[in-house]
Amino acid sequence: MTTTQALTRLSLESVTRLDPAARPLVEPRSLQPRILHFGLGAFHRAHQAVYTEAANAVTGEHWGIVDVEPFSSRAVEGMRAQDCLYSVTDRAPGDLRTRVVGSVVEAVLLNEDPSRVRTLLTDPELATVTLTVTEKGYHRRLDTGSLDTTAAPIQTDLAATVTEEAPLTTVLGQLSAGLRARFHSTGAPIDLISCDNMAGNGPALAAVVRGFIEASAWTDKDALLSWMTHAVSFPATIVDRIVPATTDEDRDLASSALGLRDDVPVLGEPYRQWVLEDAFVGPRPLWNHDGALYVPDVAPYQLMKLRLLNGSHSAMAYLGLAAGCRTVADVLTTDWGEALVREFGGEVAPTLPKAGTDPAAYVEDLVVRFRNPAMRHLLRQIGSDGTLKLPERWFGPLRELRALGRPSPVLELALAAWVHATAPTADGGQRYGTTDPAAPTLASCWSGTMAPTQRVAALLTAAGAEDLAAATDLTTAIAQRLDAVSAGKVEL
Ligand code: CS2
Repeated sequence: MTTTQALTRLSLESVTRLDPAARPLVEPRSLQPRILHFGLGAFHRAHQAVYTEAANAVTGEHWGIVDVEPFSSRAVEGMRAQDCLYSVTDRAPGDLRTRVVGSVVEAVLLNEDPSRVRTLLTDPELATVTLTVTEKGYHRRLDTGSLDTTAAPIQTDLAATVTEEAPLTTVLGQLSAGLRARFHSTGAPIDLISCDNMAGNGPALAAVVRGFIEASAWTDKDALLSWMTHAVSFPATIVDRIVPATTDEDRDLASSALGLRDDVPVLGEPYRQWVLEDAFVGPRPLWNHDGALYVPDVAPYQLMKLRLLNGSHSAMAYLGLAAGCRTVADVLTTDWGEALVREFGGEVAPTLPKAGTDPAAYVEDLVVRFRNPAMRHLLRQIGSDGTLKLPERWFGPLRELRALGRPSPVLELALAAWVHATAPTADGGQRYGTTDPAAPTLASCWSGTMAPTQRVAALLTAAGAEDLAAATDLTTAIAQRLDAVSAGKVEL
């Protein structure tokens, strides 16, 4: 037993023993469930939950969050065992600060208690739904972005709408059923906010929720869809904070800092940003009191973050793994790391909206954030789910650069590293331990003998970019860089 396991567990009772600076900013028992959040991950707890707590502290309002977790019973049990309290550690270089956050009031496992989710969604006091379910949770078709009604979990849920006997099991199914229940009860307006890293995440969520309802067997679906046009809004948003997955070492670190055992801490960089489209139909949560921005159009912020931060993250992930690095901070200590971030940024900058953005300054800030030695952000984590991330991060700017007749050598190099990383291993995994829902399809691109350009084209097709796969100048340029990448050389 380590010393931190012997400590008293963090709870509503034990938290009162902490130094005031480490205690929640508001009394958690005073909060009302007003926000329903899907996806009980580290990111949400270090981002939306922190903004909510701080906004409550400034305004005296009582917005509490109910967290609904689709998969991990461990995450739910961990939160429940601590009365939904947990610590956040800000990892500034050489200066770690740990304090307990009090804004989550309940944790629910989606498939254990679907009726609780339904009840909350009908409650008129519950005004906002937020989601961090990752790109996978939307079941979008790679080609059109509409709901993939052939995805197995969606098919199961659509079939369940016929008899209405079996409970729905996906986030989209539960959300749609919850909206239907709200429509038939109070009909109070509600806002659904996707906080996942997708361009146009508001319209993307709207499309898949509407797509589910349209494909359902519900006989009242036309009336439901028509009510939604005025009572349900899907504001787009951009969220930012680098929050690596929590490790056992992190649990020990946070517990020692508190002097109480915290099994579900989160540790992230000090920086955070939240920009939301000001398109709410219900009461607007007061996140602006903690620095969130409500703006008419999030597109400039969204594209800058997705293409510069997430885009260079993915480039560092695949190139770094090939070169033997483990973390983002490791990459920044190589002789090519900083240059990669700057050259990547310089290459994609012409595809960013001109209005009010300064890509060069943004990239310089990124270099500092990525360099933070207090962070251990695993490249393997960032490199996972590549087929879902790359369309958002790389394919859009690549298409636009090609249309502008501009060269794209850094994106080609990064794509070569992604191709290299998709190779399957004997145990059914991928070369560097990344995972991907399309892993079997990616693996099949490596079977048999194939010319490198053909393999590149097959992999691009598997990631939904048939147009790029058909561009032989591009597939040739990517294939030409494969040998150097496989040898762990990053030649910018
Ligand atoms: C990362 C993001 O894992 C990844 O793919 O690029 O989680 C990134 O850390 C966040 O978007 C930062 O806001």
